[in-house]
Amino acid sequence: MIRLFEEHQVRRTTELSSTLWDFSQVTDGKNTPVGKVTVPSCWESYPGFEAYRGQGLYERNFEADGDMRIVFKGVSHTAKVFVDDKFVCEHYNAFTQFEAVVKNLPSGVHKLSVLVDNSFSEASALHVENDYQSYGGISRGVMIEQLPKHYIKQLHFTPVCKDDTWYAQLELVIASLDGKPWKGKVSVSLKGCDDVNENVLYTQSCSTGAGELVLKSDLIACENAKPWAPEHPTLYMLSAQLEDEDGKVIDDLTDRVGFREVRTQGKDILLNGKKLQIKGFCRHEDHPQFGCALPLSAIMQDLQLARDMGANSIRTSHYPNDELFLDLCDELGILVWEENHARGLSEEQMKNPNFERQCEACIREMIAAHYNHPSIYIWGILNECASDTAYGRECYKTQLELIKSLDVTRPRSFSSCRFKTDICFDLVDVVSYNIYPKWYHNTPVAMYLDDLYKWVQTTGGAGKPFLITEVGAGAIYGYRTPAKVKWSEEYQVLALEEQLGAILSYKDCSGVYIWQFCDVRVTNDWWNTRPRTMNNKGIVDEYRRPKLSYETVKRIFGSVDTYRK
Ligand code: ADA
Repeated sequence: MIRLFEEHQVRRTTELSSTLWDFSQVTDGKNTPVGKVTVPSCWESYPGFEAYRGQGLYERNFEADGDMRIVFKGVSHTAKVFVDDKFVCEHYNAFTQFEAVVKNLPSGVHKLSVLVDNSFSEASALHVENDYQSYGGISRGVMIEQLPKHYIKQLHFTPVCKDDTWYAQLELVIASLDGKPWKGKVSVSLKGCDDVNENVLYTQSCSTGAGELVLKSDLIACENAKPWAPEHPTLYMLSAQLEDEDGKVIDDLTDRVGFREVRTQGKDILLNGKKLQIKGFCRHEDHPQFGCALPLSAIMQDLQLARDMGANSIRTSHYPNDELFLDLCDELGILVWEENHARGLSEEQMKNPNFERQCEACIREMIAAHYNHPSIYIWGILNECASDTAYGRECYKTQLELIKSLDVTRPRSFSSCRFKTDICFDLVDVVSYNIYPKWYHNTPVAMYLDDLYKWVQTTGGAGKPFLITEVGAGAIYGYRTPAKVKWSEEYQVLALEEQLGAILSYKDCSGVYIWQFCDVRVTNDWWNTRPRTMNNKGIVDEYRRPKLSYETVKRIFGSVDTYRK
């Protein structure tokens, strides 16, 4: 499963995930067959590969006839794709989808080979030794499609509210595989997920030449549209069809959308005009059984636990998440802070010759694929990177401007840890800080928060919405002591009570993300500050067993509304 709904009724598709592939370990170019494995999966879940860092080869046959598009929702962390042993494409980054288009395949059986690499080297500027694991494998779904010579490559939906009426603005990209002049028509319809009939929003005759055809609609009134919001996450199916000159439907593409608007106003983040109060968790895609390849049921369990604790938002720390996660958040009404892939990179690491190119690709792929998700209310970048240096500032500026060029509808932010030294707050729409009073330092939280907020008012972040995007404390699951010392579950309760109490009562703060939802595996060289070589600040442990602080968070989040007065 790669989405919670079918994206195509006309285009022939076959899901290559949820099937067995042949896996081989690859060492110095030599393949050693290991056996059959499922995809998606991480090789850390295969016996003997629990700590393997290197290359692996995934292979399977597939039926094809003509022009084929293979969509990979995520391969961790570098993929080289071959069809019938011929190189097709390469992709870096575990957390964004990519495609391999192969033309004119003769009808019959063909071989798909994916060489996967999760090693660390200068070639990898974003996957580095870090306070989270970079797993190995085809970690998200794979779909193969048979393409017509002209097909719908992208369908973006922008909801706009004017004078209490909802409008839709559409942007489509029609791609051509043969570069020959072509005439046809595209139509787009909208159907409520619970409705039977659909309304045609847009029809446009179109003719393409060699390149891609981009179609942008005007604002289209959708008088009866109901808004998407956490308390009523109303969704609609948006379906595009492509007809040839004879009126034959040759291609289609369906997505799921919601009518909601996000904007900032003074110190507030407004969702459909109402002031948001974020109470959320930072969540890694991490699991002791699945690595980063969590199946739908495991993702759903995480969201059920987060909602049980009263959370209304998840921060995808520190990378774009699986689209299944976003589909669930759309349907459950959970707000999402989605961010590009980076965690705590120094200025030196940001000067890796691959850094800017790899960040740009991640941003473009993240927004192209996830633009339509109503649950995403904000884009983040570069968690705790060098936003206190001139060079770092240039990177933040470039990436924030790129986001704006791709999506003018959502606010932009980044999570800083540069205490009173950050020089980038003029570049964002929302100022966000990660703070750890009561953990890394024992400063009283209210005093620390007020001191930090007042300093922000002397910077380019003055008067902007302010979020605490990380706060928390470590606790080893099962470590209980009346001494209530650090690493005990009792201490985590004490720390969170003071942290959440101070932050959620601070009138100029729009909310908080707890670091973090669950304990996660970290890379080996973090062992000396990470007992069990895990980040133990979860409110549940890696097996989703609740710590004492679960009930604390539930009580505190339960006393706070999603909207501020
Ligand atoms: C930082 C970082 C997180 C995690 C956290 C911690 O804020 O953004 O990824 O490493 O610190 O546990 O200390």
